[in-house]
Amino acid sequence: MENEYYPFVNLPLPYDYNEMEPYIDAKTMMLHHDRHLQTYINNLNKALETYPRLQRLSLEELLKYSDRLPREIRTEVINNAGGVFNHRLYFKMLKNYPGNRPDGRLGEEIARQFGSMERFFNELKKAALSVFGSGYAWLVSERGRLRIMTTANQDSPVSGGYCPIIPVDVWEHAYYLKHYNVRADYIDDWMNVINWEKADETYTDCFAR
Ligand code: MN3
Repeated sequence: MENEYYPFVNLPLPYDYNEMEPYIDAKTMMLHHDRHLQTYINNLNKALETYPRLQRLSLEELLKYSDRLPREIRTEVINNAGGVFNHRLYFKMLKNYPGNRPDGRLGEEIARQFGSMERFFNELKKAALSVFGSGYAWLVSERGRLRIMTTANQDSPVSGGYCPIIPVDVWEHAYYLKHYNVRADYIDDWMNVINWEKADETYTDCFAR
């Protein structure tokens, strides 16, 4: 896959910064992608600079086998490879379009496994609100079974063997300019800009791994 190996580059967003308005403001999108994600990319490249053996591992492999990384750079790689992977997925899973609702196989599975879309949203929101400090709530697949989980800091479900589908970034940098300290309002807004088509594709890909 493109850009999955060292040296990592920050590809431009596939949409305009203002595309998620009024749910996520343009300035937040710009700073989040161009500054925050860029910093994780720079730091990951720097951490791997003198480790040619690790440069041959993909972003996902770095996370998946993080327990085998050299001790002296393990934390640095977990934080920054996680920061790159989690943010790429976060931005990929955003889309502003009318009638935003899941369909396809993933939509069916959500309805089946959570009871209804509303119950799914409530559970995801509850999880996102339960993250103390910085982190994420996730919809992941565990061998086809859907699960909602949370991670702290930039830890990624990939490291635990899960297949991540949708992340909600609840670091304050994801919402502070517009929603201030009110994480719940940000989550409600974010739920209007989930890219369900990409989520469905990602869920399908989870079965091939
Ligand atoms: Mn973030």
